[in-house]
Amino acid sequence: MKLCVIGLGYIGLPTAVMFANSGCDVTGVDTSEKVINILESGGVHIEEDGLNDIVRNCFDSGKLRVSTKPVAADVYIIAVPTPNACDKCLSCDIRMVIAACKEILPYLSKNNTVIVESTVAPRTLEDYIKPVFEKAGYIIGKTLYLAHCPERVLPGRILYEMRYNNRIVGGITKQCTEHAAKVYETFVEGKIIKTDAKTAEIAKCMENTYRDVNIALANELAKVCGELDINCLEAIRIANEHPRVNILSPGPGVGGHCLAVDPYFIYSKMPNLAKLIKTGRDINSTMPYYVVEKTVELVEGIEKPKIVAFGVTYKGNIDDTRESPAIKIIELLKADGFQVEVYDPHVREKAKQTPYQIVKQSDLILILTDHDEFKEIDYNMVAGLMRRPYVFDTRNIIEDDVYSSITLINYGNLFEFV
Ligand code: SAJ
Repeated sequence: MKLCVIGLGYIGLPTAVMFANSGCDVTGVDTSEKVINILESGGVHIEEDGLNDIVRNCFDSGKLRVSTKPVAADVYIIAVPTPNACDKCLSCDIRMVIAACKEILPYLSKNNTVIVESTVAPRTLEDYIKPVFEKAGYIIGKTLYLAHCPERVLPGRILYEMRYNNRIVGGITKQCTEHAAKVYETFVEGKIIKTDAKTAEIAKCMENTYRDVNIALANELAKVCGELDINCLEAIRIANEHPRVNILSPGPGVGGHCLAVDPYFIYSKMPNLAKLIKTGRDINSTMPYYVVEKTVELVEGIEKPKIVAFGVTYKGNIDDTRESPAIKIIELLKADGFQVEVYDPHVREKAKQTPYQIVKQSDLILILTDHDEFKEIDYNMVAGLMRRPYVFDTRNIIEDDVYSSITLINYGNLFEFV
């Protein structure tokens, strides 16, 4: 089977190598010459466990090639970004998907399968993608097979989850579903769940919306408990002892290219109905302002305070900074005139100093990302280097009572300090 994967980002590149590693002839396509150059010169432009080695193996075996232009293939997989559009409801911007579809048209032939992996709003394939191919003369389900097969992998575990997660395959017609399912049977060991395109689209958006709304609930609880002088972390731990309750963790807000983006794809389709989804988004996207407000109170009275932010990525142990609440918090603090130094061992330009160097003479460490490296720091040693050893741990990664030399503040005891 010959495959052409359009878009070599966090999903496209691992997808391309999974197929190449299973013996398919894969051409990975990216419009960025920089990406192609990095890959061709033996590197990988994203941080993901095990990815570098498997990319190299696929190049060495001759099963993977990369290019800035598509080639003729049996199957086309489109994995390009679908950001929020700049409209009132932040709808799904499918311009890159449409452009990719148009780009493959000259290479397409009868009986090819086209799979959109990019997350899209419900009804996108039916209403916007199908017409592109119909205009070119194809009959969907008869001369061309079109399906939506969203990915569900967790950054940091992509290669494992791509193989073992259950996979949704939603065709425009039943024939489309069957053709697309055959493609994934090449390497997927999870269940292949067959449905139609629009159900696949909304199911994928809803998975991330479900998580976003649940995180919003935890964040709201943190604020409520803060006002009522209640330790919310303990309240969550106790509530979660109930067999059917699982309250998630409050944090500095929600980032990434999924949870902070996809819920709007549903909301923008039905803004009058999708009220809970919008409220959840509002709670999570305003958490950085809450963190900034509390941080400002924590350094009140200190002349020219130095704040050190630990972490810029949107979550722990990855290098991805897309939609990161940490970045928003740092920007807001700097805009307020605060001196903020940033340390992140996963982001090269933020790792030039060691944590022990960067905290010197600082007044507050603000933990914004749950990297393992931050758990391994000796905070008693750090305390000796700071001007005032305060640590505001918005991720609750430092255990209470372990470090006697620091003043540890988290959502459990924040109300005692502000
Ligand atoms: N977060 C919290 N509190 C929590 C859990 C997470 O504040 O209790 C924050 C994280 O720090 C991060 C954000 O939420 O900023 C999102 O992180 P995540 O680990 O929940 O999810 P993503 O965005 O890395 O990946 C999600 C996953 N979806 C679900 O778990 C439903 C993944 O399976 C999807 O494939 C991915 O979105 C995607 O590509 O859509």
